[in-house]
Amino acid sequence: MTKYSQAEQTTGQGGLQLLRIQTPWSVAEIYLQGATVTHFQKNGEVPLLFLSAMSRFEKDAPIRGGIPVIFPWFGKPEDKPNQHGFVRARVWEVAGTKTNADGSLEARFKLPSCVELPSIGVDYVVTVGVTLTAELIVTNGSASEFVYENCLHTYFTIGDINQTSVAGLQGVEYLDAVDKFARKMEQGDAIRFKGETDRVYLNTPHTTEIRDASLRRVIRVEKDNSVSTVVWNPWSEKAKRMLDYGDQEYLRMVCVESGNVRAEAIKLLPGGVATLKVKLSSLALL
Ligand code: TA6
Repeated sequence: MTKYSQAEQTTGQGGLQLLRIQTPWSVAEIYLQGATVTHFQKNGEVPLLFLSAMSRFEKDAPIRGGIPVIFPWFGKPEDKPNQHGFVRARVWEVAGTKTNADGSLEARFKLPSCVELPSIGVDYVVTVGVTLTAELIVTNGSASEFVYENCLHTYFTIGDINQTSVAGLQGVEYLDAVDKFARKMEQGDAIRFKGETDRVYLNTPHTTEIRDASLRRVIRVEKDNSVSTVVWNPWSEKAKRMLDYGDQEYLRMVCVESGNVRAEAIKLLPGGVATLKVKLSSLALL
C-alpha cells in the first residue's frame, strides 16, 4: 500500500501503453487506447470494474470492459460506419497527472485532433482515490452547432447476476432494445435480471445503485450532466456470440452507463463546453 499517490506509464496487455495508478486507498489502470479505465480496485475489495478475460488488446479494437468512452455517437445509426463512435479505439495522449490536495490522483487525457472532428476538443479527466470519477469534456471550437451523443459505458464486477439488482430508476421511462425499442415504464423498485437486458432510460439524472447480495456490496453511480442511463447484461445467448467475451462472464458483470443518447443528444453551440461526469463509489450492503 502506498503512502502517496503515484502514476507510472508502462506497457500492458498486447503491448499497449497504460497508466498504472496507486493511491493510499486504491489502484487503477487506464489504457491510452480509448483512454479506457480498465481497472479500479479499493484496497481489500473485489475490483469495482469488470474486464473480460477475452478482451482484445489490439490496435483499433475496443477493450471489452472497464469504462469505454462512447463518443460522438451511441449505438449504430444507419449513416455511421460502426457501433458506439470511434474514440474508444483511438490512442489518446496523456496530457498530465497531478496529486490533488485530498491525496487523490488526477490523470488528464486528450484525444488527438482527427479529421472526423475538426475544431472539436475532447478531453478526459480521471480522478482516482477512495472513489473514481471520470469527466468527458467536449469543446466546440467550430463556427456551427455540434450535435453529439456521449456515454461512459461502465462495466461493473458483481458476484452473481441472479443476486444483483439496480435501484434508482423506478417510474422512469425506457426504450427496451430487446423488444424493438418499445417505450416502457420501469415499475419495480429495482431492476432484476432474468435474461438479456438492454434498456435506455430516458430523462433521468438520478443516481443509481447496484445492489450485489453475493459480494455484499453496493456500487453507487452518481452522474452530472447526463439524462440517459443504459442498463445492459447480454445474458447467455448473446454472450456466446461475442468473441471478446466469455460465455459465462454475463454472470459476473452488469453495465450501468451514463450519458446523453438518442433524442437526448447534446447540442453544443459554437464556443460551448459540455462535461459529462460520473462518480463511482462502493459501500457495504447491510
Ligand atoms: O450499452 C448497451 C449496448 O448498446 C448493447 O446493445 C451492446 O451492444 C453493448 O452496448 C456493447 O456494445 P459493443 O459495441 O461494445 O459490443
